[in-house]
Order: sequence, then structure tokens, then C-alpha cells
Amino acid sequence: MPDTFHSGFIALVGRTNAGKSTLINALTGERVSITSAKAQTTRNKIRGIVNRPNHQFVFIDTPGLHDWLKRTLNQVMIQSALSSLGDADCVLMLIDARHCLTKNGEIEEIEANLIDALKKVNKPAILAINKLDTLSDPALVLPVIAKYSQAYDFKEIVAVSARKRRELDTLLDCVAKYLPEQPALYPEELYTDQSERFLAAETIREVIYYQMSKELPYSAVVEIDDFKSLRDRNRIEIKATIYVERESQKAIFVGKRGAQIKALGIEAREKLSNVLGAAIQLELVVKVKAEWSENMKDLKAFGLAENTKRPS
Ligand SMILES: Nc1nc2c(ncn2[C@@H]2O[C@H](COP(=O)(O)OP(=O)(O)OP(=O)(O)O)[C@@H](O)[C@H]2O)c(=O)[nH]1
Ligand SMILES: [Mg+2]
Repeated sequence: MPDTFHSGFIALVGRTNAGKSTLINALTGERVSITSAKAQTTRNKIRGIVNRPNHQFVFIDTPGLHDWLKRTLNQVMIQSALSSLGDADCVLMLIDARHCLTKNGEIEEIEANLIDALKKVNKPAILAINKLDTLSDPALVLPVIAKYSQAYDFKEIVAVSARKRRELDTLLDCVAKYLPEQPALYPEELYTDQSERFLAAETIREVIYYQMSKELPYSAVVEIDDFKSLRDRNRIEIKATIYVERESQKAIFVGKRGAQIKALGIEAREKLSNVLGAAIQLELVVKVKAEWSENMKDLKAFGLAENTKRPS
């Protein structure tokens, strides 16, 4: 076997809730990207790195596409997802086996828009049909394959289950063919290029997605005010602020006699301890920053808009 090395960036795109972040976590075997059953969980481009003997895959998780374009935050997220197409060596489009064709058997609008974007960037694209485990009969993917291969010249089409970790090696084998021959892009012990600080903010946000209902998770952004790693004592001290948009939301986040913020803190501390591998001391407060999701300056300050460097 020739001893060559291939590596590259793979933009992972698809509608919100398709399972992109779940797939990245399954492939890296780590909790790189937060996931939830709610739409629009991922807000930034997040890199998950998978190392194999002759390959390094750098997957770029992106905010999911959706048709809810109103808020500035959403528009910024969609721009960020599409811009990652241009930077990538190849594109992995992920669709949900149950939500990719209309009742009439046509391609859903979100996916059709994405295929239009693919046509413009002209990069090798692979289609992964996710959530295979939810189909009563695996043959139900056949019409999906037929329709999608008609709409676009996908280099490969694979059906997978990110949650059950099925067919993931098949998927990596397909992707490997489209990585250029070059040395590794990141040191091999890395599985993400994110800072622990950013992972901490995302982990707290994930707990908010689990515990808070309706629009509340979307009104929240988490900022880490202080992150002290006392590694020799295997302990990390974190001070974080949850910013919401209105006083009424703050009241819900705090809860009766502080019960809600306490519950968030307890679950976040446990998750943070798993993700960061240390004992965690967490101080969590809630503040109001009026209409931050509509304000470009705030979005930039929170690292949610393009061309803004996140502090590492
Ligand atoms: N049954 C099943 N559920 C899955 C699978 N993959 C992901 N999910 C679930 O789908 C939901 C959405 O997953 P995410 O990974 O957060 O989706 P996403 O595409 O990153 O969503 P955004 O960040 O909003 O764009 C979660 O509840 C996952 O557990 C799968 O293979 N099978
Ligand atoms: Mg996601």
C-alpha cells in the first residue's frame, strides 16, 4: 500500500435537526458539538477532527439551515453555514431520512435551496441520509436516493445512523476519496480546535436547550467571564453569565427563589465535569441585554457573526 497521507476540510451542511452535531460527536468519539432535539442548536462553525492511519478528516459543523429567516441571528447563522462551503475540500450534505421529501415525493424546499448552493460552489459533494434507525423498512431510502441523485451529481450517497453509529466507517471511506494529498492539518491528538472556554459556554447552552422550553433557549447566549484552570488540583473555576433579551425572560431563568438557575447550574456542572475532565466550580448569573439577537454589534461581541475572532 502506498504510504501517502490525505487530509482536508469537510463542510457538513444540512437543515436544522438533521443530526450534524450528533454525527460529528459520533465520528470523533467526543462531545465536540452540542446537540438537542430543538431546532437551531449550533450557532458557530465548529471543527471536529477525526484521525485515521493515513487520513485526517476535519469536519466543519455548521448552523443548520431552516426557513425561519426573521431574526438577524438566524441570517448570520445561515451565512456562516454557506460560507463554509467555499472553504472546504468537499461537502457532506446531511439529510433526515424522514424529512427530506414532500408528501408528493419532491425534494423539500430547504434541501432544494442547499442543492442550488452546491451547484454554485462546484465542490465534490457526498450525500448522507441520516436517521436510518427511524425507518420501519430500510428500503424506504430508495426513493430518496433516486430523487436526490436526479437533482445533483453527488459523488457518493450513503445511509447512516449518527445516533446508533451505523455505517460511519463506510461514510469515512467515501469522504476519504475526496481529501487532497497533504500532511495532517492539526496535531493528531486533537479532536477539536475549540478552546476549553468555548466548550464550557456551549455546554452551558446545551443544558439551557434541555431545561428551558419554547423560545427561551433562543433568547439566551452564554458568556464565560472567568475560566481558571487549576490543573494540578484537577479543578476548574468558571464564572459565566447567561444573557437574555428581556426582564420577563430573566425572571423565568432565575425561577422561584432561584430554583431554575440552581437547576441549570447543577446539570451544567455535571456535564462540564465530563466534558473537561475535572472537578468544576461554577458561578452562574443571568443578565438582560436587550434584543441582542437583533443587534449586529452584540452578535459580533458574542462571536456569533462572521469575521469576528472568538477569544481563545
Ligand atoms: N433517531 C435518530 N435521531 C438522531 C440521529 N442523529 C441525530 N438524531 C437526533 O436529532 C436531534 C438533532 O440532532 P443535532 O445533532 O443537534 O442536529 P443538528 O443538525 O446539529 O441541528 P442544528 O445544530 O440545529 O443545525 C437530536 O435529538 C439527535 O439526538 C439518528 O441517527 N437517529
Ligand atoms: Mg448542530
